[in-house]
Amino acid sequence: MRKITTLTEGWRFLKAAIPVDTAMAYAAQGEAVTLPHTWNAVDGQDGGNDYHRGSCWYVRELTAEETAGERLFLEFGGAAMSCDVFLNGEQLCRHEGGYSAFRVELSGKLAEKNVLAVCVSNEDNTTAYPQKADFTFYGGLYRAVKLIAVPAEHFELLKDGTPGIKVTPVVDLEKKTATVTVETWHNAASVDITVNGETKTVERCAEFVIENVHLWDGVEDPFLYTATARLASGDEISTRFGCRVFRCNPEKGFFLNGRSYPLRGVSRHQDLKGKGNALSYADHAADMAIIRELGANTLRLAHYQHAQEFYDLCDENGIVVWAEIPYITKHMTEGRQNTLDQMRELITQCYNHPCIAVWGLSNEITAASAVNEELLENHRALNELCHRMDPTRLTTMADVFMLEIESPILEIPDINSYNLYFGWYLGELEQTDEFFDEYHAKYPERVIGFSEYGADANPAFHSSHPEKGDYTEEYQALYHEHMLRMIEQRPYLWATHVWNLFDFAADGRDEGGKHGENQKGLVTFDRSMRKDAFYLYKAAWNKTEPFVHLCGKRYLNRCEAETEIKVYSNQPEVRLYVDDTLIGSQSGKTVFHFRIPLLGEHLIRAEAEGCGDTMVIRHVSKPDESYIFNKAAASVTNWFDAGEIDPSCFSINDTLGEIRQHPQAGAIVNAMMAKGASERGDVADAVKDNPALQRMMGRMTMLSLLKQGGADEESIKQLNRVLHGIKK
Ligand code: GCB
Repeated sequence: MRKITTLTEGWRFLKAAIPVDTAMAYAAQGEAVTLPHTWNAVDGQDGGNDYHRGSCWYVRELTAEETAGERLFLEFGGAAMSCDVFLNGEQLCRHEGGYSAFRVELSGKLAEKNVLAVCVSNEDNTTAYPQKADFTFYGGLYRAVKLIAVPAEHFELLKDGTPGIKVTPVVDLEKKTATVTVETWHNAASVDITVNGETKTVERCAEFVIENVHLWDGVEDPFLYTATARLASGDEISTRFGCRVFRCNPEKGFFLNGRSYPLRGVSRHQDLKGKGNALSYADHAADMAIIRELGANTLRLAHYQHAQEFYDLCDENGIVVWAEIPYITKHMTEGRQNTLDQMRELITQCYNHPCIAVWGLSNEITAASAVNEELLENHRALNELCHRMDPTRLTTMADVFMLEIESPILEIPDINSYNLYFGWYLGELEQTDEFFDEYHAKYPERVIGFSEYGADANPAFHSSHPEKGDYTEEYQALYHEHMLRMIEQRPYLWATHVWNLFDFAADGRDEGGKHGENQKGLVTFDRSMRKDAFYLYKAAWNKTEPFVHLCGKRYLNRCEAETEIKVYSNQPEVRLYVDDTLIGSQSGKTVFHFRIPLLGEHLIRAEAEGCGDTMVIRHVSKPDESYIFNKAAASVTNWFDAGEIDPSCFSINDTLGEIRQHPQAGAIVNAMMAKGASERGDVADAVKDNPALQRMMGRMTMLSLLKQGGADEESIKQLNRVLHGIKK
């Protein structure tokens, strides 16, 4: 019999980098906390990039009784980021990497009264990832800590946090069978392994054939089998598994069980407003309910190993998962071993989850590091490790937009993916389409996906003329409408993942009216509000719940005489009522546009087959200032929208590429950009030396380049005046 006790209560927390003896001596003065716990739940989410990064202590008494012949272990579900475990002052282990589980043995070390002291640190260092990334590196014992008692003969617990059992189902779709290999690790003479009602007694491994196999078939039918292993001593473990076949085709994208199954979904971070990363099972389950409502069939679990209970939820809900380690943004020469350790732990601990389709080697690793032999070697080593440990799954990588598509690093993983933010950070929306078209034409034999895309939106901000950088809910919706169309027209994209399903903490951010948040979520950080863009994807992906959604509910006060009413629905026909009068009906797909005169306050109602939605909007005489985030930029746009530009002359509405073709106009902008470059130093050099970036900038209008560079209204007008003096 295996006895598992979760150590939730009784912990004292000391926010101090002190020696173990001092921590034990002053434990009683520490704050009483329960697990899961992070010390950055507040300061990691409020901006300023000033959250506590250091060593802290968790101390508690341990009165575990050691029965003769039993072995005792402690399991840490996640200790961020590094952890030193002490029992009665003696160090038992050190673990580096904040997102994978590990165990340590206590047997033979327990006295009558014991003190367990755990030092956890999220201090910066040069050996363990992540160190540089756009999210808060919460510190703490933010997943469960368990005491596990097993008989002398038991399944392996120590090696890389192993579950002790590994199940490999190989499906023959034609014969409708699965050959299931079950391997176990233990210190007994033999083991009884049971799969699908059949038990085999073997030394370590057994093979089973399941006839008429019930497939794990994505969101529609995620059927799970269970494999159980039992030793004569009574130690028993079990794991669920699923029988499915994944495959990717460079032309047709992803296939599940032999049929085309385009992976369309979102990314998720493990964190929540007010709680940090210390989530309860109910929090995880609530997130999964939102994912199911959205109708996504895939998740990228970024940028690190997520909780086991969340991979379980993905198994149960048929969500195909991209799992990865936090090898991110910047390669560290001394971090090689840590990448391999984290990958080994990820695969060991997650191998049995049927939901996982690919292992992600790294994310935007060339954003702050050069593609050199050291970086390539680290990726090759990771790739080989994945293939050696798991020949059944593909490897992938999330590439940063400025990584040249010809780069040799793209040849390392089995399949690739790009994170592209054209239409948000830089460039125009359409450049995304061009990017993929170029890639696909140049490398038709390669599998490519879209691992991140998104735009920040604060649901307080609104506009009838949304544009890049305004943080409005309306621009985010427009951005995603474009991307949704772009994706639907490119079935070769093996997977696409919106960045991000939820707003999340990035304490270094301060923008869009919020401190410490990345607001690219389709849903707010506290999960209380679904932004309009959420319903766009719901309309496209959710096939089961008929619904209709009126956009712009929070855009109550509008000052135009005629306004647009936009409706998202998964139904083919939508009717619109204004003040209970039917004003129109439209057939279409996903997005429906109506225009209505705005006279006073109106009750708007949209209806489709079996569903409806209502909102109130009203006419006001002056723009509601509270809807505008960037007031200075808004005035520049309005001025240039006013049509004061003569198209036969150059202006800031022309692209950099067009302007550069003219000797005089080109010389002016080149001189201006050289001046800016010398002021910016390094970054500018990176731009100059990067042909992909150069090409991309060539396609951007001078106005958007200037706004992106933070130019003020006066200098924009000044350059426009100069350009306007030059005939095309
Ligand atoms: C990225 C990163 C992600 C960031 C995101 C953003 O490419 O992979 O961690 O949060 O961009 O919002 O800028």
